[in-house]
Amino acid sequence: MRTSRSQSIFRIALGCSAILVSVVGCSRAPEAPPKAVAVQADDKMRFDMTAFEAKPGQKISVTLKNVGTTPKLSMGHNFVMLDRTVNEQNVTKFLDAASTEASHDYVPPTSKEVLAHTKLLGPGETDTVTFTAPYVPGDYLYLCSFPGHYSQGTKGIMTVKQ
Ligand SMILES: [Cu+2]
Repeated sequence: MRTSRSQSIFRIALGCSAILVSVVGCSRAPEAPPKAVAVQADDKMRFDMTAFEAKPGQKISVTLKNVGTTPKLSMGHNFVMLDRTVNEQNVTKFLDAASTEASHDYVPPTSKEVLAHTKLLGPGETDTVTFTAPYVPGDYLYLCSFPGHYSQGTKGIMTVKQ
């Protein structure tokens, strides 16, 4: 009696440790669940979401909504995620290049700094862009590249950290 009982306890203990091993194995390569981020842009040229965090390699879905009423030609908004070579000190260079690209939604088609972007949205429109957060921790600037909007407040920082 006693022997068989201790054997079954032993088996349970074995089973638990097997689960433990597999959990530890999984946590070695943690995969953060996808993250959805909602950003609104308005006629005052502001983003309502000016900062969010991401894990390295996390799938991020950004949904931009233009909640303004002014026509797209004079008040369109997009969401452009930039890499770490662009920051608040040198962003003018990127914005200058973007300002001549009206036919490409103000996103220079050959730009290597653009990690992801939505299309340019008119009033009431929504667009979602999905991308993988960079593996290098740090601050990543995002903005609307419609001429003049960045300086008014359509900008924010995605902070990548473990
Ligand atoms: Cu804008």
